[in-house]
Amino acid sequence: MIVLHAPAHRLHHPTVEYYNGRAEPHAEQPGRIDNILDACRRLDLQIRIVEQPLSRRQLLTLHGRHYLRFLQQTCRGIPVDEQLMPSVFVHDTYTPLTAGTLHAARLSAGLAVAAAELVVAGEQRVVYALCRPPGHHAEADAMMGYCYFNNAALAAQQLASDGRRVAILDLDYHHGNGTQHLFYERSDVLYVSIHADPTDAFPYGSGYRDERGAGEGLGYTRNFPLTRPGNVEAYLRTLRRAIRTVQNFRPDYLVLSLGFDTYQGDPIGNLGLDVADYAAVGYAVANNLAYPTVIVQEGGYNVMALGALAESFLSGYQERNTTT
Ligand code: SP5
Ligand code: ZN
Repeated sequence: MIVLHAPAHRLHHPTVEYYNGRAEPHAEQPGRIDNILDACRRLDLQIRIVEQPLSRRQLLTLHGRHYLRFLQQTCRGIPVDEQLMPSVFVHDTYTPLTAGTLHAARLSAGLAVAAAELVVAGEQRVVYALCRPPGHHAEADAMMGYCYFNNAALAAQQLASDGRRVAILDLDYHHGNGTQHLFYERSDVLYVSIHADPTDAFPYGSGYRDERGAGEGLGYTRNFPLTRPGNVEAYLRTLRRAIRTVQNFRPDYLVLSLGFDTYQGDPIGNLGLDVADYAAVGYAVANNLAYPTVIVQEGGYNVMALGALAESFLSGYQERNTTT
């Protein structure tokens, strides 16, 4: 496994998010990636710096041109060290813009697509893209949930060329509404997600069990909302079910949307997972879904714990199953 990193992610540095009008410190901070990177170094993983902003042409394969123009025109006018809360092309009050946001978001998407290209070329079997800002809430024409461009979806789109079948397994605490919607009517990209029950968790409007795709895509979206968060046994049982769903699809490639906000100590999420549980999750994914894989970083907001969580996940992921 190699790791792709774009140090300039820190050009995106939101300060506050608004909960019903009240400002709170923004949870999605540059330090998140520093700590995950330290974990990768401790594990001696090869880290490759890629600072290639995703091209306009590639962004437009999934995102709208008016949305892109809005980001270009708006970011250009923001003074350094200020943030702007957009009023349009946005679905919440959590997703501000800073002067460097567009550039950082294009670098983040660039990492995911570069990872996909390495995997398609057969150069690497598994690539971990340290994407920041995250992506799975970003819709075709809207930023949302700290996300601007849908990194995982753009990686999947790249992998799906030439008629290849791509499965996306989304293990972030939150439902990946953007990823689901971008492939909702397609049968070549399967979207499978385990997340907190959206009845009482962000993004509220999607991620329910009865959302299964539409048209050609009917049956190619599968949601596993967890109604009893905190029960690790139930989580791992659900993970096995989600893994079987991916196996039955027989994908050529896997995109793993990986969030560490399922950690019991996360300030936003919490599905009850402790540090050691991430090794079990990594082991289960690596040994049951041994397809050429792009791992895309999504959420995870306990900045101090992120290194230990990533280290646990990656060590479990790299542990070989010696019985088969
Ligand atoms: C990529 C990702 O994980 N995005 C998550 C965005 C969710 N942000 C909203 C969380 C709402 C939690 N409510 C906290 C109330 C604080 N007083
Ligand atoms: Zn999340």
